Amino acid sequence: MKSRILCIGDIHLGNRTTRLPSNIGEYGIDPSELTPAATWRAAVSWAVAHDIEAVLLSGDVIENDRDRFEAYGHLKWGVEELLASRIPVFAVAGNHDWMALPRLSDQIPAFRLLGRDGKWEVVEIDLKNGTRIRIAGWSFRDRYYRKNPIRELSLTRDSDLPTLGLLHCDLDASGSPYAPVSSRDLEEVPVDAWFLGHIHRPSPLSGPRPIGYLGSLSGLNPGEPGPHGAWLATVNGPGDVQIELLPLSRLRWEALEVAIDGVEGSDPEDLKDALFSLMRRAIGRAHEDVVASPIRPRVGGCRLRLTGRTASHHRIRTLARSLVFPQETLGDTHYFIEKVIDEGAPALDLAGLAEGSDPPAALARLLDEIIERKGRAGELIAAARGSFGRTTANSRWSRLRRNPPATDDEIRRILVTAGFEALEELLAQQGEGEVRGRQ
Ligand SMILES: [Mn+2]
Repeated sequence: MKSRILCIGDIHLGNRTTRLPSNIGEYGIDPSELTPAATWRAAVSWAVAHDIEAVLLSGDVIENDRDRFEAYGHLKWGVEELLASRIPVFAVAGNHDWMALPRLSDQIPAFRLLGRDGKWEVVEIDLKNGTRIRIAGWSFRDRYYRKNPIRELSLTRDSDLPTLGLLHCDLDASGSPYAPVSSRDLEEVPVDAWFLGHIHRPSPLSGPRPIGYLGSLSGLNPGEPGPHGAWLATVNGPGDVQIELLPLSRLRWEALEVAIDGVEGSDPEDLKDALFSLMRRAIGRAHEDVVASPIRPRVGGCRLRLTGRTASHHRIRTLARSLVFPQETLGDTHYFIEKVIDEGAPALDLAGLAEGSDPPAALARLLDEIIERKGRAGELIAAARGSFGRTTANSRWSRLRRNPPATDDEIRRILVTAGFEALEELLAQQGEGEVRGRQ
């Protein structure tokens, strides 16, 4: 007989996004509907409504030690709701809640923590549908664990019992302080599925032997775009586990690209309207994706990236900073624009500008070399890479120290954007920016 198990990744109870527009309440949205706690409650209600057999949590259930007292009420409510429908809850602790989760499970006895103190635990449980499954779990016992926990697991194959593995770990990241494990290690263990926590981007999990990250239950910030939620695993028997994502997250982030090629003009109000309608069109595209989903978010937060080239780029960049971003409710989902990142470029004749001998010409030559990957391009990228660590906390580049770009292409993009911005400023100071540069 098949069993349906709801698998939930990093919830981070206590985490709250700071990225909502301050006036979102005017559209009937209550920010407390959008928290990880709200999505956890939605997942519990879904589990009860669909009368499933068990719930598994793969760690980082709680944001940090301080949040455990706030998390207590939500966890206790969920565990009791589930228990009333004879749905048991099993969890492992992650690096965020290595301290909080064991302490909370002491306060909520029905909340079963597996693998306490970093010791593997393998339990066999009878589900209410009369089937029996095995669950193997391991919990963090400290903020860091630099060894590979799979080395300490000894599990014999059981041809009758389906076995599910629950682990918070860093997959294929050797040297990581967060329980580094390789895919191969996991494949070699006789389990029918590995449900992992830690990385917030959900893996493209699929049957019949899914191994990977469940992802964060709800997108915690704009850097976690796309559908997030719980996974429904249907265990048909040993060697046959089917899994599907239920996008239960109440808040969904979207990363959208907006092409500004050809948006030109000298009337700032016309430009504003053009920009506004491009933003609204981007919201419409986000909604198309949401409509295709079986479960829709309450709120969609869009981060827009402007791309392309236009002669009015300098004006558009200034306007994009000052414009009140549109908010709009489509169907049951309310959309807002969290931020507009300008990666557009002016429609400048770089080669023509580069022929001069003034500062804009020197800059145009550098930009041309970076874009065409010639001349000093490699040298400049290396120099930029070495400078991220020296940015000061209140500089606009400080984020580069915290999250340095990994690839040459990312650095190239940053240099090109910054270079065009500086070039536009130089040309604007000369009072002929959009005239001289027009192609
Ligand atoms: Mn983690």
